[in-house]
Amino acid sequence: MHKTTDSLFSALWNDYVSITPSALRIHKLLAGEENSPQIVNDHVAFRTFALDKTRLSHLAEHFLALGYEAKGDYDFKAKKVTAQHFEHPDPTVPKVFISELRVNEFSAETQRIIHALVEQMPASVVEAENFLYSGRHWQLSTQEYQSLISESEYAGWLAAWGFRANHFTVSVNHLNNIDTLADVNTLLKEAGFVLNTSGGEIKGGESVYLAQSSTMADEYNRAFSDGSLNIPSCFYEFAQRYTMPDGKLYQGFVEASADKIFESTNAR
Ligand code: OOG
Ligand code: NI
Repeated sequence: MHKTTDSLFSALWNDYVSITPSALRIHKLLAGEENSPQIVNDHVAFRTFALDKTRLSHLAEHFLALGYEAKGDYDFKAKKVTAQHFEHPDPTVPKVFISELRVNEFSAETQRIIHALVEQMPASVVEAENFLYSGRHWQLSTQEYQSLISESEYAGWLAAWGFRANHFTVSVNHLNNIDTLADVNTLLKEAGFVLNTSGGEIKGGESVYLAQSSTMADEYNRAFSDGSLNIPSCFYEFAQRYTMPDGKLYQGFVEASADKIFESTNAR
């Protein structure tokens, strides 16, 4: 386990940008001049398989040990995914969104492939300090990958990339020179970045106290046991939160919007 949230998030960020070069370019674009304050992260997200060795709870342990608390529960019926979000008592520390794929609801062939992957992973991996950015612990063929994405893009992404931050999220509320998510999107499009348009460029809005947008994942050449393929890696998200009638800033997630954000790792 990491001893501080700073050391954990900086290790996660370094791993994430190593396969998501667009995130580093966007980070620089939004941060602006060198004297401006750092970009604040709204949340970081992780994916896993809902199997004994890899359950969401194993990832959550690393955050609970750093003082995080479980807050919201989410269900994505069509994608067969369950999720939870976690918050830290220090509001400047990013929230965490962890989802898990309900493997037992998939076809026999998809279940067979996923079980064969997870069997190759020693159970003790989840306890390692670097577990949350340790990548893949199994051999995966291009054919197994293709078979998985034909039933679940999420399953294919997780099989190919393993354990790591799936995305970081810029808090638009904390940007200096930009006030709205729409302005962030315009800036990104002008710079040539491709946004996820599933469900509209902006998912949610003031009425649900959370507006979100994201890039489409970078294309990255990934090695498989029998060759390599250009596949989607990770994406970057942008979130603007609004004040609720009780005067507090909304801290949860919105299922209908999240359902579309997942599609940022679909093939373009
Ligand atoms: C998570 C998608 C949901 C959000 O902010 O609503 C999400 C994922 O793609 O793993 O991050
Ligand atoms: Ni997100």
